[in-house]
Amino acid sequence: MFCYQCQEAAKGTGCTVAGVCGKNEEVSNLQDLLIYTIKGLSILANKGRDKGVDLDPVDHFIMNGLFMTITNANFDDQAIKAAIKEGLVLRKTLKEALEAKGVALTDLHDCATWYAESDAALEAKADSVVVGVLATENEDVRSLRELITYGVKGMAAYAHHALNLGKEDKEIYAFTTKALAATVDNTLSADDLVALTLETGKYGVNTMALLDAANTGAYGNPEITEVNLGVRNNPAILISGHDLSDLKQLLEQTKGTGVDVYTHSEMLPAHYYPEFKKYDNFVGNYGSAWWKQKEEFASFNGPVLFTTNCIVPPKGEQLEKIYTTGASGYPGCTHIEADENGNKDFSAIIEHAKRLAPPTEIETGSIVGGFAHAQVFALADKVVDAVKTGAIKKFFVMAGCDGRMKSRDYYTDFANALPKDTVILTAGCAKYKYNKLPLGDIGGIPRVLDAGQCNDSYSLAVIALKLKEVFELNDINELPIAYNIAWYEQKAVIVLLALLHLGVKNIHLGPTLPAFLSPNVANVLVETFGIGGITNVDDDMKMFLQ
Ligand code: FS2
Ligand code: SF4
Repeated sequence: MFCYQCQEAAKGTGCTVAGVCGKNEEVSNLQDLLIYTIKGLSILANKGRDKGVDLDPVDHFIMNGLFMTITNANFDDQAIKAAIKEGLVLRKTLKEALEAKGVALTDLHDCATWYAESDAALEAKADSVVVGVLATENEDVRSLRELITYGVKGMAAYAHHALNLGKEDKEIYAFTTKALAATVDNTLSADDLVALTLETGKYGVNTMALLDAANTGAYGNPEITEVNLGVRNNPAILISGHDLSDLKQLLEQTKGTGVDVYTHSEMLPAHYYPEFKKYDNFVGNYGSAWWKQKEEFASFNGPVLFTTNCIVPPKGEQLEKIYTTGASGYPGCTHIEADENGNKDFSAIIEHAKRLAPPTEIETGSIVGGFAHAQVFALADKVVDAVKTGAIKKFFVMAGCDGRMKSRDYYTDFANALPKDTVILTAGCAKYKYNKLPLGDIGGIPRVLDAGQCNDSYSLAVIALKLKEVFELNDINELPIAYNIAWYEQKAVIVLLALLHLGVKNIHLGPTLPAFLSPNVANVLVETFGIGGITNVDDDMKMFLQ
């Protein structure tokens, strides 16, 4: 195996024996083969785009398959194998449809033609170097190909959530297959791939806008909300991940059953949506970011539903109380499938909750969030006044991901060290490094404004663009906003590319720069966009405030 797609890549270069995330060699290689198969399907889909071929099943499969390979989403070898086989069946149907339209299918890349008669042959293919990251020998070309692939994975996750709410944009699918096919095209130069990387950011913005419209269209605009951190004395289900349509179905099905529902990690922002406030069994948020789940799931007592990543491999007794759905999966856990209409039957987890004890309280009090674009626009006068009077000197976008590395304490220390006339704009699970600190407020505006999940980084960009308009600036970089972003997995990659597309410069990325950036590719990002890493709180604070 070789994987270097996330911030925890072993030794800062790549996982080669087993993933730091817990992914074993078999699963890693199968994920590579799934991506390889998806790239082959993409080549074929591109040939059918303007030929009137029905590409919906292929596009939807690609979005789900990409999502399955995101860090900490799916550890289930059987589920990944089944997806590869489904891809091969779809490929056969697609080839027949293309041939019926007179499309020539000659000189195809191996990823569009490989086939395995047996499971053993499929596993042997997965283990071969040609399907993996190291198949590309030139480190700069490899770096760009992987940067595009990871950006597209993040995009696929967001497009998949939107699709679950019935919203899609076929241009996003067309770009996805174009980009993936480009990553196996040896005729493209490094410059072509750089251009494609930037174009990926453009579609990242479109995808986050699509998901924002899907979420707010279905559940209303997030609003200022106090989220309870304590517990009640009822049996309960903990829901994690990012999929709001799963949460909606779970709340509908638990209503009146005596089973409470709490959010964990990236599901916290669901409390900000008006629609979910209607459920009096939707009690609050339990615990913190994804990497704390071992202890927090134990004290929660009840079962846990994963709608997406991040899963920390569960062990022993924990296995049986974990349920997965959507693109997520873990061997030995119960997976809940949707029917053909997207409906899911959560009765098994609800009955399971009734047999277990209520959650043990680990915190009390509340936290405040809900500062997505509509809520911030509603407060615009107040915010603009605070900037004009100098009450707010600077905003710090500290969005992205949290993680288990000790070096991430930097973000807590940084938040604590920020001058009192600064405000943190956050989104994603990165917030757990500072959302419970007593940072106070500035004239009633909390010093940590949480827009929502990682995809709601889109809201932060919309807010920045609005401020640029209000202050009549020519360039988004003239705003008093600094970007100190923490990354972990591939959704953070698409968020970064989206910000670059919007023209944001001088973004600092930590705790370490991606292992998949070769020195030359990193240089391009430094020279073109002023991207930088982090050092220590004191030096970085001086740099950001000068
Ligand atoms: Fe956090 Fe994990 Fe949101 Fe990432 S819960 S690192 O998936 O996508 O962010
Ligand atoms: Fe390693 Fe991250 Fe890949 Fe897991 S996802 S194998 S931790 S680089």
